[in-house]
Amino acid sequence: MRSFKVVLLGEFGVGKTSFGVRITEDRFDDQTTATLGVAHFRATVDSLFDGRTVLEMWDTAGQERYRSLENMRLYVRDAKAAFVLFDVTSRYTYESAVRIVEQLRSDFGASKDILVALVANKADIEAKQVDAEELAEYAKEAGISVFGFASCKTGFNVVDMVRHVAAKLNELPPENQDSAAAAAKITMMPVQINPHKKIPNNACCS
Ligand SMILES: Nc1nc2c(ncn2[C@@H]2O[C@H](COP(=O)(O)OP(=O)(O)OP(=O)(O)O)[C@@H](O)[C@H]2O)c(=O)[nH]1
Ligand SMILES: [Mg+2]
Repeated sequence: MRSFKVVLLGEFGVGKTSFGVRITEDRFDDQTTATLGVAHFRATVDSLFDGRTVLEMWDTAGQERYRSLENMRLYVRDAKAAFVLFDVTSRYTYESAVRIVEQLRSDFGASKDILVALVANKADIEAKQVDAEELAEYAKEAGISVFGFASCKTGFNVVDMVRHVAAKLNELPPENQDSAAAAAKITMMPVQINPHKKIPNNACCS
């Protein structure tokens, strides 16, 4: 069993908590409350490769006033992957996500080789302000290999992207695993992702 700390990042209201809930409970809530402080999800992912993978998924407030550098440094410390989310109907949240990706490796002090996944959430809504081409172009330029449209509401692409990340983390040499997180035994909604669930065909990841 391998365990990795992963963090959720993005502007407030983009769907970070919804992402954690979709992954761990496979449901969606229309009325979420803004996250205060830091929350935690534990997601057990059936790896397609070598057994099972536990993602210790951390969720925090997107609101600017909670994002002091000190908080962010503590938050991303030892994280092996970051899901950076934005809301496809809001240009502002996309620009914020781009900034966060830059900050991750600089100001926030994440490991240079932290795996970044860029999630264009709320893809169920028609009025998009970022298109697939722009997303792919930016991802390429920023060296982000896992990116794509997703919807926590319908479930579209969410599990798929998480599985891609889990698979990539599993390729890391064993000394990279987060044994501290594995030992911590923080329990919150341990849910097995069903490996046989049908996933829509799409081109989420390269
Ligand atoms: N249509 C649609 N709405 C979504 C989706 N994901 C989240 N939402 C809604 O967007 C709102 C904000 O979602 P949250 O998950 O609370 O967002 P958050 O990023 O955790 O917000 P903070 O905790 O304030 O940073 C809620 O009303 C959700 O129901 C989605 O994929 N589609
Ligand atoms: Mg939240």
